[in-house]
Amino acid sequence: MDLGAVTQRSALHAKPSGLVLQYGTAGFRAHAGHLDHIMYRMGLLAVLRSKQTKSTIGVMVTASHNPEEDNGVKLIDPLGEMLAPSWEEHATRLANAEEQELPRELVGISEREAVDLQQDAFVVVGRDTRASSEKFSQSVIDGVTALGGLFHDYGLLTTPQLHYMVYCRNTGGQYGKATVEGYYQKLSKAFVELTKQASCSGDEHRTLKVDCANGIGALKLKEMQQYFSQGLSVQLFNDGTKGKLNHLCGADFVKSHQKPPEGMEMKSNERCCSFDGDADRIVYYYRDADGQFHLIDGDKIATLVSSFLKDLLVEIGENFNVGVVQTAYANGSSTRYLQEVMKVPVYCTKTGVKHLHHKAQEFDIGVYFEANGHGTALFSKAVEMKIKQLAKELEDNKGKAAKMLANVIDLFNQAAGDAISDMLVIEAILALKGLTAQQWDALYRDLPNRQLKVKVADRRVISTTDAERQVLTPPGLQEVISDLVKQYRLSRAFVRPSGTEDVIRVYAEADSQANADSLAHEVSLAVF
Ligand code: NG1
Ligand code: ZN
Repeated sequence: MDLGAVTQRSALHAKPSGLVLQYGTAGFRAHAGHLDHIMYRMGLLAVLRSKQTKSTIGVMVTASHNPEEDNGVKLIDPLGEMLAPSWEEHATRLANAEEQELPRELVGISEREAVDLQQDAFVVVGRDTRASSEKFSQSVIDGVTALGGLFHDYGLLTTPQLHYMVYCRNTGGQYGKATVEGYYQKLSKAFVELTKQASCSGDEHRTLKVDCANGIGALKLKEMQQYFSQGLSVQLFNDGTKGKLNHLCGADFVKSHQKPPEGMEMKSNERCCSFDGDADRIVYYYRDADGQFHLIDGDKIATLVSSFLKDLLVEIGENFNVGVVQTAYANGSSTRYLQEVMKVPVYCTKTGVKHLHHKAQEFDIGVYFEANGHGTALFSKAVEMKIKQLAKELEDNKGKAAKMLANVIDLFNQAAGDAISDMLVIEAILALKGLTAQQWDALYRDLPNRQLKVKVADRRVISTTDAERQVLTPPGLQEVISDLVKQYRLSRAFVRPSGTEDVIRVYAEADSQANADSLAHEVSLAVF
């Protein structure tokens, strides 16, 4: 390890002394003014992780749905997954080492993780459209090359596209070609094949309005559009040409305010969706004939997807185990519907897609979505092989179902939740089933709910258990919350420290919006 080169270059990306940041659920996120040293150091860390795993590692520069002034960075592990927890700790330690301690930290991590320093390293880099992202991806590359690593800079990409690239590169091209073109082709081919079978839903051409949060999703969807235009035409709004990233638009805005984004005309019963700033989340919505807004969130996406998959399996005559993974934020009605009506086992994990992703990998077919619209469906290798075999062998309706399922497997991003991929899956399912957004929405009725943020001096005073549904500390708080919950019908409430913002999040649901609001308010007072 040429520590001289590392130190010399580090001076160009010097850490503001005393600044402490943490690798959270979505990597590092902060105001862009605080991040240059983090970018350089994550380039260094990616080289060590690449040497240790003898694989390509990804580094994505983005702060997703945060304001334009923020930025962030996260590492992507060999199978396109989030970074392993022990390395998250190394990331935090490396980020917070003062300049003179940096070489010692690097040596320490290499020793603890038994990194073979002679091994080659390869790192792929992607970035979103933020003004600070281009310079930051150069800082990452500076880190990579300071430690002698090789790299490929993909430039502008959605987060899930970079996950896809890493997965492709580490599976010998079996999953797909590790190019943007390869991504477009793989997904579009599966989508067009699928929707060809939807002739029964009439010949009217399908259109969808997409709010792109003024982010990278707009650029990529524009490029990709021509590949799937036979099956769907998309109308893009908030495409970044006028508005500000994530400002009054995007999936996070729509979900948390439960209202439509600015910058998009919505006529009654038009199907609309929103991506977030790095296009890994998607929510749907529409206005009914009375002009009322209806949100179709990640929970309803999970329900649509798992019911479609179950129907196909029944048709094919295969009995794979299908599971749905949610978090505490899943609407109580969705959990009840999945368990009681659809008879699908439902599991709850801690917030953060890495937890859901890992749980979903335990099933033959694992569908996971956070209520905010971040998710995908995972298929075990054995299931994928079996289905693709059956798609060749079976005939008639069984054969048709097996072919559909084979295409659905190809259409879902197996590395990460992906707004573009999810959008195409949803559009294909709606077309195949001949469903309107209203009919989809009517599967069950969401319980009214409210999310609040509470600023506290130190959010770490609250710790939780039972997939964040129960408070452990401070003592007594859980009892207060439980007592408040008992005063409402169909109610539930929990609090947890956010992993991405310096706040405590409060969630409540109840039989009416007024009651959900009031329960959330009372719980937030108890947190103070
Ligand atoms: P935090 O800030 O830990 O609540 C938020 C989202 C997560 C996840 C991460 C990463 C909610 C309530 N929380 O986490 O689901 O998406 O950001 O982006 O939506
Ligand atoms: Zn995102």
